[in-house]
Amino acid sequence: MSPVRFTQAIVRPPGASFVNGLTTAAALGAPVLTRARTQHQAYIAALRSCGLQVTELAPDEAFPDSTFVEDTAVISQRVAVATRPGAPTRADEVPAIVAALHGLGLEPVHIQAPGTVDGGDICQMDEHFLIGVSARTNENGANQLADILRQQGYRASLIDVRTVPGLLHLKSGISYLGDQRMMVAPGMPRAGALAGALAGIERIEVDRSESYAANCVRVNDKVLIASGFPRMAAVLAAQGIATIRLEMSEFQKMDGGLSCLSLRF
Ligand code: CIR
Repeated sequence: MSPVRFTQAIVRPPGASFVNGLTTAAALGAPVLTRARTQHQAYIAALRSCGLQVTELAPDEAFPDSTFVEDTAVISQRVAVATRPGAPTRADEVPAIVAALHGLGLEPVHIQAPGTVDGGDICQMDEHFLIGVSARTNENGANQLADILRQQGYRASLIDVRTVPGLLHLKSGISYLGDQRMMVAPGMPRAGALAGALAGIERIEVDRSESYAANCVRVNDKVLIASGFPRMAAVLAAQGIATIRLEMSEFQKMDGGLSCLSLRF
């Protein structure tokens, strides 16, 4: 089992303004708010069923994308980092998360301008952090974060995903399952920095028809996966991995995956 065990999560249910959030890749139409809220409640219940204490922040109408809390911080076992999200409309989501972290006894260090980092670009593989350089996370921010993590004894590698078509964040295309196994979407590079970082890691390839399902989340003894992706569910079952399937349709419409909806630590 994964050595990283979580006890806490922070979430923020979608507000009415959720429908006005950013969409860059999905083009699936407008989300239905009532359905999004129901899906979010099921997500919280899943985290609780994995043993996590969930801090539920109030919806924030000023920030349509603020339900995607993952992008605002990177929390490891040794250090918490408040990010500077790359989308200008999301930059001011951070102070409320910093306040919540303070309330839970964490004192985050901050990414500084001109660096930008979205938490969705950060994939922790045990002691090794992969940091995506994307349309949201720039090289300056990625290097700041890498330095912070290396100072804590972690390894950190930058992975440039700017040329991967339709990929918002690094973790839209990969998810670490623990135990040296990585879920990988079709279209992720098979050479270069990612291939180097995954040396010795078992690549579990996601079928081309199910690429959204590549964003899944290992939470203690379970993996949360999006429902509606039977090939991926079968692959995980064959690996002996226990899963919880969650409806994610309304978040998918806004380019969000399972990992984006929580900060786990
Ligand atoms: C955005 O474009 O920022 C949101 N609509 C989606 C953010 C998804 N976050 C994530 O993958 N970590």
